[in-house]
Amino acid sequence: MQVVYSSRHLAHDIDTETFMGVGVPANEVAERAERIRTALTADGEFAFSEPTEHGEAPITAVHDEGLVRFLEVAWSEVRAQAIPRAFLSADTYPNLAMFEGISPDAVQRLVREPGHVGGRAGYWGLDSAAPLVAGTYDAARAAVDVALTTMDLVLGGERAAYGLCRPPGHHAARSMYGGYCFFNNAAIVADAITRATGERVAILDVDYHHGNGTQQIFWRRGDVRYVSIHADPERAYPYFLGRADESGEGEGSGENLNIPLRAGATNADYLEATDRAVEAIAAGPGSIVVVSLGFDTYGLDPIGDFALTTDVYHEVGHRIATLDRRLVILQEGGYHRPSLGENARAWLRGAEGRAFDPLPSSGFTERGTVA
Ligand code: SP5
Ligand code: ZN
Repeated sequence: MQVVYSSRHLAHDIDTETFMGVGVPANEVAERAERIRTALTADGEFAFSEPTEHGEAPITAVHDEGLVRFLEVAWSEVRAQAIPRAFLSADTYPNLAMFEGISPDAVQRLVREPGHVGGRAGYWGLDSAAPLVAGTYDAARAAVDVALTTMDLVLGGERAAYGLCRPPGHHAARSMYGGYCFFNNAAIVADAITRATGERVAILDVDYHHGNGTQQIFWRRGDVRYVSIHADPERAYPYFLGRADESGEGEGSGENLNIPLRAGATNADYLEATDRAVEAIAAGPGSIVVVSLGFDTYGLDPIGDFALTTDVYHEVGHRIATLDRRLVILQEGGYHRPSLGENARAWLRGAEGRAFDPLPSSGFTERGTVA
């Protein structure tokens, strides 16, 4: 399988994030992508290439121009405003209740992006756990190029290709970054595919977290079906979207399917959800599926609470391949670093119909029971 990778992700050099007001070791770190790259290289069946530049137009087709401009200057503003921090995190967010009783028209008029960078980060951000540093913008732009180059390979005839995107994307909405995500790589690709082919597109999101950004971007669109398997937002980030009764509106009515799972979800639970998701995609038109691939569903993931093992990723990849559609597979989350490489190998080999055997040199594979 073709893999697109860029070392520009290294510029998004993160070691600390905040969790509920306290600094903790970062989860979304450069080592993640390097682990996956190393494992796919050792496998021998993956061919790497560099992304090509796709410019800003496919980004602003999906994101507010103001978000792009903010992310571009955010770090230089931190410096210019002499904010003594190692990374940017917001001061104040415009909570909906701040405007209770004020008409939507008035809110539109009154609420503006402020000048202070702590306020700007609140205006454009979802949460305080998505650190932004000097190289974040360049890395996020590179991740978009990785995703679009992966798409090009598939539009050029590859049956499946994998974009090793970092930072990830699925929490980023039209006008918002957050959840370690800055630009929504999968949404940018899905939108670009609809324009390139005139076909409908499905997005299958198998990250542990609900892809609130992707859901938001396509909520009213009839040409992109979003199907997501994730932790119930009752207990997990992003908390305020991702419930089973969210199905889209207008032309997008019925095009959004959320499959929330309980804490401790097993391989068997996950495969049952996978079958539902695959069925929902098979029921719609289109020849290409964009996969938002996360490994934070893994049993040992530090921020997830599912119980999946490496073997199930091979089987999930295989079941998705039974759709017989072309696959643009893009990396999202997954934070248990020792297993990332093997889990990625297992999934991608499954999607190609290849067998999976643990690589002894990986030093890590946990095998479980796949029904
Ligand atoms: C792309 C992606 O996977 N983003 C995830 C963003 C999650 N941000 C919130 C992290 C909350 C960590 N909760 C720790 C609970 C430990 N028991
Ligand atoms: Zn996640």
